[in-house]
Amino acid sequence: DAEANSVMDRKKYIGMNVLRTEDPVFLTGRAKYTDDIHLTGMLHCAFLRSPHPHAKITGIDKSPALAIDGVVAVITEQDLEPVLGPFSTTLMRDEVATVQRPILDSTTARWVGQPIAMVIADSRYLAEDGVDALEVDWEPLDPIMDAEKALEQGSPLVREDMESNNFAHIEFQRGDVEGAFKRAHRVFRKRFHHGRFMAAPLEARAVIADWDTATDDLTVWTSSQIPNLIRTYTAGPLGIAESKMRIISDSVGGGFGMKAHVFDEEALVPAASKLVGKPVKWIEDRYENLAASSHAKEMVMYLDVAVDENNKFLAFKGHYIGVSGAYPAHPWTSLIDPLPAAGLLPSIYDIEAVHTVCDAPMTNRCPIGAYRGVGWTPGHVARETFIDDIARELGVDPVELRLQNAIPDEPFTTVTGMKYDGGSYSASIRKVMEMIDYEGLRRKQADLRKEGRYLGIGFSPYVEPTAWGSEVAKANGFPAEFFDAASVTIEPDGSVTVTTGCHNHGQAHYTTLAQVAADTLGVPFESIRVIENDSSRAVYGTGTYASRTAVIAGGAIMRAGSEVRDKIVRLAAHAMEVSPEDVELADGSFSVKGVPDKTMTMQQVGMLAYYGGAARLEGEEPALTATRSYDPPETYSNGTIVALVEVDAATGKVDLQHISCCEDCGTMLNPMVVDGQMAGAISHGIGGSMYEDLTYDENGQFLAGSLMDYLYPSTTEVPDMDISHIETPSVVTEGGIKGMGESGNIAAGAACLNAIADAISCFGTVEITKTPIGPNEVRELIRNAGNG
Ligand code: MCN
Ligand code: SMO
Repeated sequence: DAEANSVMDRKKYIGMNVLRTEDPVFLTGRAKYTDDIHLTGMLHCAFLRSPHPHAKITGIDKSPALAIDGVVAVITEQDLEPVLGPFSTTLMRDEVATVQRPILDSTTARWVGQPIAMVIADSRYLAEDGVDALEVDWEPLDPIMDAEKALEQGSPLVREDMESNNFAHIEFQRGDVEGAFKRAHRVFRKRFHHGRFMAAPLEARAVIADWDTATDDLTVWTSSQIPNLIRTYTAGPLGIAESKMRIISDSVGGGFGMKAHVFDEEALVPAASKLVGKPVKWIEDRYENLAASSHAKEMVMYLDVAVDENNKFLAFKGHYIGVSGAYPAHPWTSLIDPLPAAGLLPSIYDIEAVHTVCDAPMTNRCPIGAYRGVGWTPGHVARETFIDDIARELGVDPVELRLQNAIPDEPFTTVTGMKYDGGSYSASIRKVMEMIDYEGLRRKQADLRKEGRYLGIGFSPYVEPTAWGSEVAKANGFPAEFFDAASVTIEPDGSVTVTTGCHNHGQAHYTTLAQVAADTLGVPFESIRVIENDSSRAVYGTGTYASRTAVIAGGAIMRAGSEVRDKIVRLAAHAMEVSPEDVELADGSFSVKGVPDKTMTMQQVGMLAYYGGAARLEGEEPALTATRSYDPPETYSNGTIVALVEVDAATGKVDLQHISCCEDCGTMLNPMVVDGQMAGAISHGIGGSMYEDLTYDENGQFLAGSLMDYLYPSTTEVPDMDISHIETPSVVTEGGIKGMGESGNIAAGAACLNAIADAISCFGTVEITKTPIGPNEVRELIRNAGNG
């Protein structure tokens, strides 16, 4: 695009490590989270949540709760009928069912943690007392926990109103798969059970709703990544015009994809406010967040690989069984993991044929939703651990096997139809080999084994599909268009306001997008103010998820900003009586080529645009603002993560010693921010592969309801990291930018697991088939290896 090209030609801030302007407020404890909002007359809410994985509810006696002084209301499904309609969740494709359900189901519990009733009271304490006082008649039913059994004909149903437990069955085939498997020299098969883990943000969910009884306007504060989608998706059920809704998600203490849903509570709290005629606040506690927000990434996978006599991969098959919850999370559904996993099966490998199957059986578990690396992580972990298994079986180096099978480092369309826009698929592997001195490390590993010390090296090259635009959304049947928008305004005093429909919750958009705006306009970075996170102050857009903001908001800013820039140059040229081609604009001041004494400031041009009257160029409208949107084509970043571990064979303890990484997200806006994103996401991948596990027992009881049961890695578990970069600009996006915010959580887990398997492979045949892998599992792998 010509506009973006000229921005890149004169870039000054893009590519610089500008310090994050959003940080001082957080570092000094002055950020305003939803719980910091206090409204006059505000009431508080607590939920009765099901302790049963599956039960009929034959009665709820509200009176003991209502008898408590300070309890204002108890709200069940019936009470909501006049103020709240159902959610209907599906994707726009034939193979997918539709689940329509009341947002508060007070008659059937289908998972531990499901909201059943709400108590509204003067304080949270009284609301909790009210919940405890409710008398509920539960009739427990058998839970359906085994996803593969849930798929069988005649299985009991999680939802008795559905014909089967399977939310969707989707098949895809390209190329001669059976021929490739017949021709193959060797074929390999793996079953992998990827565990459940979750974002577990420091700030759990939080909603305040203020339904103004005088004006019928609704203001909602919610800790969300998608304020505008909350508006669009709850307006219907709440029966209110979007124009009367304002959604504010100011400071958000970690989203990580969990907060990219439209949660039941985000409709229930507004409905409650309407019923009681007062503002209502709900702050989620840690148990609720762990049990009842959204879980992620649990999947059973069957993979087959056909390999020829030269160790060349011919074809892949993948069956992805998403272990879903009791209903599809709104609006992305439980296909959010299996469907993308199937699409990314080829990753960096050049294969001729592929066959994939996706299923999404419902079980009596918490719904499955988005979490950093959404769609990509489990499939990546299964494929990349499998490739290490295959390398060991074939007796070849796992890195060599990958390089031999890698696609060229240029634009490439995979057999599944993903249009990669160029990358460093092999170059990033080679760069990390250099960074860690791969040969030297292998020698060290061999030496240490003689001393009974088990060092392991694990590679994980990845592709991250990012910044999905509407084309990809439509191809998959997703329920929203994926454009986004930006408005760029030069104010009368020459300062600049930029707004986007994206959402800043840790990614440093206020810094990095200001870098883009400053270069686009030719003004100082300090003069830019970026606004997001409030549906009434920023342009409409779909929010931040899918590593989309740098590309989409960045591109929209380049477009809108270029329009404004053209106008100020025209106005300045007119005022200085020269032609626009002779005007130079840099650092917010205008000058004329070859005429040093002719200059104007941005403030002078601003005043001219707003209040210049007759002095303004004829035919120009007053004001300096433009709004543009950007709906990009497909773009994919890539890279390679390597983990180095030492395993204590006696105890199974894994010492994760180092992570090295080379990432490629095309043009970088701010390398320091990119490094921070890598480090954060890598920590998530470490957690998911080695520590975090949202387990249920066979009776459907939830076993990870506190941070004593659900282990995050912290600074003691996360090692030092070396992060390097290759910049292969996208050939299709504005400015060559690709997204990157999730890569670490896609790829780090497989690197750790491959390192663990590599460390103990001297004991015999080692095959990792599940996550997470803790000391017990490591011991078991050594025992089962044969020679341990
Ligand atoms: N960036 C850059 N150059 C690029 C690409 C990105 O400088 N070529 C910068 C961007 O300008 C932005 C950051 O890196 O400041 C991340 O950009 P991008 O990859 O576009 O991702 P988004 O901003 O859209 O953020 C979403 C992504 C997702 S999907 C999850 S999940 C996640 C993540 O961001 N959640 C996070 N990182 C997080 N970081 C924090 N602190 N908190 C979360 O909840
Ligand atoms: S899971 Mo990130 O919000 O796409």
